Amino acid sequence: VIFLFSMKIMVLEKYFEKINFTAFSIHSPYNIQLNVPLDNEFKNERMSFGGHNKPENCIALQKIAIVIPFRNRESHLKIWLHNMHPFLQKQQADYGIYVIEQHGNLPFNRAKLLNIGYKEALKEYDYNCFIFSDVDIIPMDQRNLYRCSTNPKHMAHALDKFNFRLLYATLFGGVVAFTKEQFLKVNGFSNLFWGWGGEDDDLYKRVITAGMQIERMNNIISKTKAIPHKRDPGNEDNPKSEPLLEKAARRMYTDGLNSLNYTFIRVMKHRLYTKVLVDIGKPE
Ligand code: UDH
Repeated sequence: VIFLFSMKIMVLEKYFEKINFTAFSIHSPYNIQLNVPLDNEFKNERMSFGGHNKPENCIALQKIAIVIPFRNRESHLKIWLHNMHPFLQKQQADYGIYVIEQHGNLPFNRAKLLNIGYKEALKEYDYNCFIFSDVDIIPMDQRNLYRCSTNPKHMAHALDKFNFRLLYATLFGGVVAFTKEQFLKVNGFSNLFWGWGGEDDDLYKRVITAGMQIERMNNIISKTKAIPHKRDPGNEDNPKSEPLLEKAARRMYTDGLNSLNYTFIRVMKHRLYTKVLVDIGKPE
């Protein structure tokens, strides 16, 4: 029985690998380039300054803001942009790239930066889908559609560094996609997680508390590359994450988009992305 079952799985996996979404003329696998020469910038004359692009011959159903939390990761950003612009354009996406940079050397607050990205992106365009992505995560399969769905979507569950398997059932980190309505329903991320860890588990609890489910595409289409790196200075383990997580459901309606405060410093329009520099204050 076990033999027959594993044969069935293998046949199904092969079937999924062969599906070719010809409507989009996209193919698997996607050829990620990690060695990007310093002077190499993706060229598309139609793309607007600030990293916004729309498909030429159709009106996309979703307007997608891709929001990246950032500090001191220039080399990863270059690789991400070089790979992701062609990837998104092949998927006929109407999208803009927002890199939200934390000013100063205080502990990093990934979740707060993502909340800020949501607000800052909406000042520029009528986005209705938000993809919150780490700067070092790149999809390996062109069929992995960077779109929102009927439930919040987890898009980094099949990482190469974890052997393409979901590490634990409630994992919801790396890359997640929310419609505007879904993100408002959970009041965004918590603003209280300073340092590494916990904010993604908190978001998972918000989604479930709000009565939604997590969606994940199959593990083959979702194969994803995580660029290896060391832990960044200023992003040490957050010792407060466990006590915060215990009260996640109770906190969610008072801690998030509706309690977000920060100081906008400046916006910089680069050819391939919009960078917003912000002062997010310090841990309480
Ligand atoms: N980020 C920055 N700068 C920082 C810290 C984090 O830009 O100083 C952003 C960046 O987008 C990054 C994301 O926050 O992709 C998540 O941070 P992370 O990459 O540190 O988190 P991850 O869980 O890595 O992916 C954990 C540290 C790995 C150490 C492994 C040692 N073998």
